[in-house]
Amino acid sequence: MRTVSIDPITRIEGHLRVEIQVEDGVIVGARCSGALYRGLEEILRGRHPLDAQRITTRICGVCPLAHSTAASLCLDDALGVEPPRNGQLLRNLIYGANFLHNHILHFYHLALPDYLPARALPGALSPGTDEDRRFSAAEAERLAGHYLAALDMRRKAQELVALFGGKMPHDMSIVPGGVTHRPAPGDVAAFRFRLKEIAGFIEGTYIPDLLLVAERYHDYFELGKVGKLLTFGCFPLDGDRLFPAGAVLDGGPEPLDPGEIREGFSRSWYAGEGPRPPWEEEAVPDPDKATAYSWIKAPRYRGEACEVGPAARATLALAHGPPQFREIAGELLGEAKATPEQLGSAMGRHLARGIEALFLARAMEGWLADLDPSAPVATSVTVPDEARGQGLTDAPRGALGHWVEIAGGVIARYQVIAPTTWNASPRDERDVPGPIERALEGTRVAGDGLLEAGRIVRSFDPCLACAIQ
Ligand code: NFE
Repeated sequence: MRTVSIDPITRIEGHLRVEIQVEDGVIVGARCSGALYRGLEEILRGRHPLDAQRITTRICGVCPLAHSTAASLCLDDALGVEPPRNGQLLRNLIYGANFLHNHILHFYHLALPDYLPARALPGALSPGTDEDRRFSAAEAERLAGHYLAALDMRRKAQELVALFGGKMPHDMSIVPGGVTHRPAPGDVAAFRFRLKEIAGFIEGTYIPDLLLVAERYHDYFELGKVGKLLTFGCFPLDGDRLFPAGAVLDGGPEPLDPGEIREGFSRSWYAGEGPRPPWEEEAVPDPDKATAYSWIKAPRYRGEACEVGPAARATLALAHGPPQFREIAGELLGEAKATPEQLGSAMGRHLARGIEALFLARAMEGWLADLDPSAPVATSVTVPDEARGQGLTDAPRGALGHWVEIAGGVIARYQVIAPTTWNASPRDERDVPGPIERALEGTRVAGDGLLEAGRIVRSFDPCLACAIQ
């Protein structure tokens, strides 16, 4: 048996160490370890509750809008307010732009180099190997050109956030009760113009490139599977969510029960074990804990280690989502010659992101047309002395929850469980592996396993800044 350690995994956000054991060409064991503790939940204790949105958006520069949104939903709940429809549309448009940015970033700049030949990209951008490369020289050259075009699209998506959210990263607009800014007609026109360009890029470039990768690496629809899915849903409007919440455990899709979320840390560097509900968690750092191997905790839903992210959203939306989603997903699954059950695989996750980007860009065009320039964008808020709040949304990488307890008018407890906390979690008190660990175990590999492991781990788009608070 050979142990291979990838430390750090490149082309992800933050510092993740993955260790695999390879025996007779199969990964027989995998360990995911997050190496950086930050203590943001501690920083929030004793602060004014309205600081939560401003501080938690700083958790991450890639998905800051996810934390803005979750914190605002959490405080909406604690303060007993709901944004007016216009405010909700603006929240969705700002957050949607961050989703589009994240998916284009992930496909072209984080994942695609895993499949491009060594010399297709210049210098340090190159993956540095020609092992298992399946594109012709002309195809590789075209994909590498789109790698550069995608940088421009990312800039435009960031400009969308800044147009309605004030700046990127760390928007100034999404707040409890709605948004702070009513865009001028010129900004709405500028948003529409850029969104149309991005939607055109997704449809005309990203989707065809994705289908080419899916065709050449079709075997990756059978690699990197986890089997359990969880989503909190996202983009609320008119009492519904564009992407519905739910889980798939052993049967078909089932409704979400947030009371079934627990977080443990038996193999993480915190004193004790858990698992406890988020509002009751006490996790004191213990870097000397002998049984631990990660700073990431182990969230579980009904005791199960669930994959979160685009595959979970697409699976639930295929069952309960809008007809437009089912239409786009059905068409692209057909073109990729893949089944809905294959969405939760290394290639399925890429396909699910592409389906989502195309569907979301069209939904955003509808929200933009729905804006009412004269209607209110926020409702006023009053902070109570005592309250509890829960903010559940999906972020680009999956289910994100913020929980707050207010006592004496200040934050007494703040808890964050982010998508990568779910996906890159270590084993739990029952020794059940985390989703990425499970996705790796059992994989047949050609050489030392580095190539297959890199492709599988990156298909989850891990972000270690979010994973550890
Ligand atoms: Ni830092 Fe994030 C997303 C969140 S992932 S990128 O998407 O929350 O753990």
